[in-house]
Amino acid sequence: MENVSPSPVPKFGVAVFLLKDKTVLLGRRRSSIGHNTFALPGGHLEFGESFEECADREVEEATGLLIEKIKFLTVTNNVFYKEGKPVHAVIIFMLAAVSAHPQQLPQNIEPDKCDSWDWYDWNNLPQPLFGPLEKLVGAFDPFPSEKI
Ligand code: IPR
Repeated sequence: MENVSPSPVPKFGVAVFLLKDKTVLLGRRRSSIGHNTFALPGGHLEFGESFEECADREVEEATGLLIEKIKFLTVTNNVFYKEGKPVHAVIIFMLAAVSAHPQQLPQNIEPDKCDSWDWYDWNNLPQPLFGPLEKLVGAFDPFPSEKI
């Protein structure tokens, strides 16, 4: 067939909750999808990766943080409008702990993708939130009942 665009297909992304007391690590996105919204560290699932491998890689690429105890939390189904075109993304939410040794602070390794990383109070989140995260707020509590 000529001149027929392939149908767009859903993409998969992994987003990682890193928690400290009652705060969560968020950065303001500079990407075209969800530009200027506050989001968890994460990104596209690459071919053959497990969710845990993707979480580990994306968090380190974006923040420099080494993480451990990576667990699946939940998933959301999302449709975004990127420059007027719909993008369908399934986002897999994971929970992880920042490895305690060595002592680590988040760094903004990809300043073209994020303004900065900061810890924000879960009960007083900055606005606007990235759509997939917004969907969870109020409906989902990422804080485990026992320390991870
Ligand atoms: P990467 O780093 O994979 O380009 O990240 P992203 O934050 O733009 O990807 C988010 C996941 C998609 C599926 C919305």
